[in-house]
Amino acid sequence: MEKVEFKIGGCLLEIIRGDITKQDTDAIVNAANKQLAPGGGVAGAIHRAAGPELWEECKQLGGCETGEAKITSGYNLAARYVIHTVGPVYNNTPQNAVDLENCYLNSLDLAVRHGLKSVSFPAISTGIFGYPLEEAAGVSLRSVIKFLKERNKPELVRFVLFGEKDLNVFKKTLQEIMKSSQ
Ligand code: AR6
Repeated sequence: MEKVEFKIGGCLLEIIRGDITKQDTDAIVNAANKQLAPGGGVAGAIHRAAGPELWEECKQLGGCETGEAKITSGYNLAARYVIHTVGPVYNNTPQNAVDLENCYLNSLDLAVRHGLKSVSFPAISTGIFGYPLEEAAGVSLRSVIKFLKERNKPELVRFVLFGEKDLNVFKKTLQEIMKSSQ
């Protein structure tokens, strides 16, 4: 099974395997660097798919701190907006989870303030920034669930995992969280 979904209040939380640059949600979230420069990983893929105008707009934003989020247009992407957030570089301190949670909460808050109904996230910090996948899956899912329970918006939050292992870890973690909260 390549997809799982859970209802949280009036919202849907989905986990799928796929390429975030192909998602047609209102916004996709970029696991960015502090300069909001194209870089590698998912950020490189998003900038390539969006086209050079994305970097031109990012240059005007004055960078982004860890845990914060900024919004731009999506240019050539199917998504109308890109929300750029900077995950923590993992160093096994309690601050890592605080920063990662803030990435999700601030991205979702920005989406809701712009009236967006659907947002796709990658697994922030779990690539080049080295956050262990199991730990990151727990923090990421709990952060999104907390936001959806408190705000009952946006209508759809989709985690888009690139690899099969990542998908399975997120699916298993979500099932454990939902079971323990029933
Ligand atoms: N769709 C979905 N997920 C993807 C895609 C894609 N097209 N491509 C990669 N991933 P990373 P980070 C997954 O390294 O750890 C950049 O250079 C990838 O498999 O992109 O937050 C930035 O500029 C992994 O699971 O982000 C920063 O300098 C996840 O996305 C730095 O890397 C995140 O991996 C950010 O590092």
